[in-house]
Amino acid sequence: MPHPGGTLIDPVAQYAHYNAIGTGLPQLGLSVTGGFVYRGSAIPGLQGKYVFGDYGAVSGPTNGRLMGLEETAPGSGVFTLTEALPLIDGNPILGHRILTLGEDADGELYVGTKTTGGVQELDGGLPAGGLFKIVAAVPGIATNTTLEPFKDNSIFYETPDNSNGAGDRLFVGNTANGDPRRGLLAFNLSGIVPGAVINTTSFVMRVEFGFETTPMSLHRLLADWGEGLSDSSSTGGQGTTADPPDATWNERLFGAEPWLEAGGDFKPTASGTTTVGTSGAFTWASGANSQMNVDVQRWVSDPDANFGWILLGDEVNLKTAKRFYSKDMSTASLRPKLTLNYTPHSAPAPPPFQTWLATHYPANLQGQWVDPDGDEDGDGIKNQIEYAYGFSPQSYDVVDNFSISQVAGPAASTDLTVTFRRDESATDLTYLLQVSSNLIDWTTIARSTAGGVATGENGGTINSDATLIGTIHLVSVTTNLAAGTNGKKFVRLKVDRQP
Ligand SMILES: [Ca+2]
Ligand SMILES: [Ca+2]
Ligand SMILES: [Ca+2]
Repeated sequence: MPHPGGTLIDPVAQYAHYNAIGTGLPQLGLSVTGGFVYRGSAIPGLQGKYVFGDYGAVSGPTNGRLMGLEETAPGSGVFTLTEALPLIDGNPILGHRILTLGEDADGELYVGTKTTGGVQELDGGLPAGGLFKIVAAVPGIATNTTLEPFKDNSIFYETPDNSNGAGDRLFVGNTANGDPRRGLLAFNLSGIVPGAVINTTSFVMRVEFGFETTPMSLHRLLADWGEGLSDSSSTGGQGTTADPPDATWNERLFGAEPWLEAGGDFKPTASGTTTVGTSGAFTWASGANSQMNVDVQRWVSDPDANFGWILLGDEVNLKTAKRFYSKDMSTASLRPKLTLNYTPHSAPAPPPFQTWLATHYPANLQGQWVDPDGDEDGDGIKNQIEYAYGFSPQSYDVVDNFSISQVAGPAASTDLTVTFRRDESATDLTYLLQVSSNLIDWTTIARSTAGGVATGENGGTINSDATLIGTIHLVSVTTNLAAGTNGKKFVRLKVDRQP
């Protein structure tokens, strides 16, 4: 970045190649694809973040990953790198490499990708790819996301000032001497908007080495804790001198804050238990009503209470300790993985127009364009009016229930009566019945807003607004055209939709 003084300032954030060991940097990706500060409205959790891509990131060079960078506190000059943005259809974007990001006038973001390696793939045809809009998860439709811990650490009973914050292994369970070690793991759930319902929770950790097959339990932590730069190496099962803000056996933030109880402050009742063998992947899984699910639900609803889990082994018998891979492991597939199935903020029903589109255009992807002025079924009723009438845009409708009649009124006046159809479930529409003498100046004589009963104005009188069938109403409106004003008249129904 250019500096006002004309020089460059240091990078505000850095990471290393996913296979570059020993740099002291998190090994997150392959190549940065520049992006934008998100100024859109569709995904509140992204606002103010610098969203960028990695060409082919942590889970293998063919999978691009969206990344986020935000200032920890405004003006602090300290930036937090977010490895994963939980988005619909997943992140990383499996099988796609990120080539470019774009932004529209509303501040919403787009990602350009390709699926294969480029020119060397020409034998098999040109690489596939596409331009995708980043959209919010659809309310009411369940989706999956997989997260790695954003911090993890080990604490050691017999070396209470030791830790292993940056180490690529976690040590949990009893040693041959009966000295327990415990694992701490926390997850950044900020991409899931509060109000979401967590349906299922599954947590996988991978063991590199152990002596015995024993049960191991996750307990919800009750206080925050730190992960510093201490690194006792892959076989350093005693840890090494803690580096603030590392957690230790006695202190949740080394040199600053003790635990209330040595060994960590956590719920005595386990949230989940599984039997862990001496090598391979082991899963703590839970259904809807289990305590692990309740924990994650709590963390989503109350981020200030999200301190993660402590992993405890068998601390009665000897040699129950396991050497797990931590989130700092260079090989991404070996890191801990939390997979959630959740239903985004289910309270508001999907917008009625989205429901109508999903009913009549089931093959269309979310966000795919449908022309509101189109008339695919050739019945002369444009798509937006098909929606307003509760019709199908793909079947020919014979009667559109729009009619005009006139009878002589008193003193050479004319009573003009118009009927139109409205769908009370189309709460995103405003129906305006309008008259004009010149096709330029239009006067509204009746309106219905947000599914409400029609009201008259400017001399329009509602005769009836009665149910025709289901949610469809037929509205009858009369206006009196006084002598001298009752020449040629045009009538139209104007339908506006709020996005
Ligand atoms: Ca760690
Ligand atoms: Ca039509
Ligand atoms: Ca139709």
